[in-house]
Formats: sequence, C-alpha cells, structure tokens
Amino acid sequence: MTQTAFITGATSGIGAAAAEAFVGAGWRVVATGRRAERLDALRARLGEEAVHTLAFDVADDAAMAAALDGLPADWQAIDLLVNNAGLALGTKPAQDARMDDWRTMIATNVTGLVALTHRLLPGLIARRGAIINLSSVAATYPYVGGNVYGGTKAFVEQFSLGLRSDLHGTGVRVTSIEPGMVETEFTTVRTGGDQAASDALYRGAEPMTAADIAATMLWVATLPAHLNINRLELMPVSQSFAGFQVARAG
Ligand code: NDP
Ligand code: 8X3
Repeated sequence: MTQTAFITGATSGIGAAAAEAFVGAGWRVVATGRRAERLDALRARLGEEAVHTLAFDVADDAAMAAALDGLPADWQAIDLLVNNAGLALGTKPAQDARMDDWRTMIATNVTGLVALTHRLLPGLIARRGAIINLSSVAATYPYVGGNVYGGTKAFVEQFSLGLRSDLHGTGVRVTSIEPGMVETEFTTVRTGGDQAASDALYRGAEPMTAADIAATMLWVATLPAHLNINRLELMPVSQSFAGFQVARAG
C-alpha cells in the first residue's frame, strides 16, 4: 500500500529534495511551507496524484489547525512526519542579537514542531508510523553566533529522544537527523538575503546537498520496521571541529 509522508518546509532546500525523493520512491507527500506558489510548482513538477499541498506558517497555531482540518479524507492517513521546517536568523553573538530573531527561531523550530507533532501523534500511533526531526550539528557543538539556533536544535534532539521513550511499545519510530553544512537557502535566510555571504561560506567546501539529506531520510524511513535510528549526525568531509577559545588577561 502506498505510504504518505507529511513534510514541512518543502518549498526549499532539504524539504523540497525530500518531497522529490519520497515521491520518486513511490510515496505520496503532503508538502507544506508558507510560500504557496512554490508548493504549487512542486506539485506540478512531482504530480498532482502524488503531492497534496498545505500552505501555512508552523508558528501560527490557528493557521496550522485550519490547514490540517482541511486535509481531504484520503490524505489524512500519515505514515511519516518529517519535521523539517526551520531556520536560523542572525550570526551575531548573543549580546548583539535581535530578540525578535530569537523569538522567531523558537516559535518555528521549537513551538511549531512540537505543535504539529502533538496534532499528528494519535494518527502516527494508530498506524505504527514514524517521525524524522531535523536537528543539526549546532545542537551538539556550540559556535559563536549559534546561541538560540543551537539551543532550538538541542531541543529538537532531546525532544526526539524523549518521544522515543514516551512511544515505547507503540511501534512508532523516531529519528533525529543532525546535519552539518548543507547548501540550501539556509544561509541567505540567516543573513537576511546576503547571497554573497552564502556563496562565500560554501565556496570550495563541497558542502552536503539537500539531495544527500533527502536520501538519508528515505533510507531511515525504509529500514525494516524493527530498526530505529535514534540520532544520525552527518557532515561534509571538509567540515570538522575546532577547539575551545581562551580569553586571556592583558
Ligand atoms: P531552507 O531555507 O532552504 O528551507 C527551509 C524551509 O523551512 C523552507 O521550505 C521554509 O518554507 C520552511 N519554513 C521556515 N520557516 C517556516 C515557517 N514559519 N512555517 C512554515 N515553514 C517554514 O533551509 P534548509 O533546507 O537547509 O533547512 C531545513 C531544515 O534543516 C531546517 O530545520 C534547518 O535548521 C535544518 N538544517 C539545515 C542545515 C544546513 O546547513 N542547511 C544543517 C542542519 C540542519 P517557507 O519559507 O516557504 O515557509
Ligand atoms: C545548520 C548547520 O553549522 O550552520 O544547522 O549551524 S550550522
């Protein structure tokens, strides 16, 4: 029987690539994001039979409820929730960061993800489904300017592990995927549209692609039902860790 994935943030980057990968593997996809015209284009490209679109802001409770209430009956049986929608805003240290940016990251990456999960959990349990949450290496490795973004992704990782505990015995699988550098619109969003900054970050680094992460998600989702990947951390070979910093007197 055809399986259905509900993928948030499918208008760009990893989410769009995931929609393509899952449809390519024979799944149906509920594709979501705020930009309706991009969702329309995705549906036209991947096929109207295979893709249903819902345009809503995950940080807007009422919009989320209205979108989900309007889901046609034959799209309501969700087998996999991919909580991918998210963003970083700003690269400045905490003392120079904008409180509005922090609020938006928490509302999107944390509150929106939790609200959608809460809403879809009963159906996922009934179907012995699965959840893939997009965390980040920023959850584990702090860096200057990562502050609240890293905090939201640490929440996503820990929430995923907590869900695993709570869902013990239900058959529902939960995975936290934690990528390093993936070239998407992530950095242009983070820098307020600075394409040059984005190009400079990725230039010569051979970053991971959205398709790399989408293929990983598909692999996780199609493992035998008795196997659960708890956490999965990925980086491009060109990226690794740096040491601690020491502020010296004088
Ligand atoms: P993109 O900016 O390319 O895509 C982000 C997606 O999230 C878009 O589809 C956007 O859709 C959606 N989104 C953002 N805010 C909202 C909102 N309030 N409501 C609904 N949808 C929203 O970035 P990526 O593909 O790189 O990011 C996808 C996920 O991967 C994020 O959670 C990110 O934190 C994570 N990640 C990214 C890494 C990277 O290096 N790129 C590394 C590790 C993790 P729209 O604007 O249409 O609403
Ligand atoms: C995005 C990866 O390293 O830019 O989550 O924080 S990083």
